[in-house]
Amino acid sequence: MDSTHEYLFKFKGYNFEKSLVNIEHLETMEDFEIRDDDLFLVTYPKSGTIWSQQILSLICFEGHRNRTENVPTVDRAPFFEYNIHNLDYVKMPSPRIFTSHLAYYLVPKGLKKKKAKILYVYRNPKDVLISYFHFSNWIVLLEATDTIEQYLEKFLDGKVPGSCWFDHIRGWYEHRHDFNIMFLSYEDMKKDLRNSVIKICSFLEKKLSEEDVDAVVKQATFQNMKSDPRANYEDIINSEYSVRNKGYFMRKGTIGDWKHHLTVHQNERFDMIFKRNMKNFPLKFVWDVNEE
Ligand code: PPS
Repeated sequence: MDSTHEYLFKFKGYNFEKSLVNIEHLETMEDFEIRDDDLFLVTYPKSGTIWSQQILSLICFEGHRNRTENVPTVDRAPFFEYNIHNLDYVKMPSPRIFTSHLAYYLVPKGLKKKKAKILYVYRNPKDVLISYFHFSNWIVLLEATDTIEQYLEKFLDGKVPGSCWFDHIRGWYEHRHDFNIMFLSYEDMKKDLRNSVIKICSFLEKKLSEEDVDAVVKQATFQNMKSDPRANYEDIINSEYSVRNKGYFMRKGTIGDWKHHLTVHQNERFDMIFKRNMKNFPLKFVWDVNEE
């Protein structure tokens, strides 16, 4: 029997991380009441989620920006579908920031009323694949896989939490007119973090001073986040029950790490499937750090 059933929970055609699921929450998610000033960060896993959680919380909350608040990044913008710390989402003060890996058709219907904003952050899927492969081998709650070859098949079949990468991004992009949504790539953030912060501020209609923008950028760099216990899941990475070996959530944070892992054959196979699935898809993907 397929071992993924131990780790995945399929609900309405989408694979959730089984150990984190609360079925009552899943069943009522679509009717969750949305406020006009809610902000959703949506990503496919391993596409820059914690990075964007950090950036958004720094932009929206002065207390995080000036370090007077001491809240882990993941709790500043909690996962909507996995209420890991049992927060009362209904009583959370505005503005609320939620994070989600959900497919477009599973999010609260109220997001379609257009005022609440969604930031969709995407990353080239070869780097997503490699990041996810390492992360799944590291975290106890995810299914480990011996080889990239085996993981490649799982990823392409969508047998991972988040389901199929192609469906996720296509679904959100093709339904973009139903939402108040901005798309931003991991690679754009990597190449010009300051400009990406400014773009996000403009989408959020947040006017930050030059110094405030500088403070956001400074605290959102890979190096800073790696050494900041609030930003790098330190409670998880220090617990032998959570991880299979020593490692880092902030693993490499680069563009093009896939080149060190995929064989020529695997890369060609990926390209072929990418081409087939992403025909006429207008968003651009950056596969290499030197690419313009
Ligand atoms: S998760 O589990 O879905 O929430 O993971 P997610 O946060 O989406 O992705 C983790 C990868 O993002 C990298 N990361 C960063 N890259 C650049 N700059 C910053 N500040 C940053 N923060 C996190 C992290 O290193 C993971 O990528 P890989 O390629 O594994 O290093």
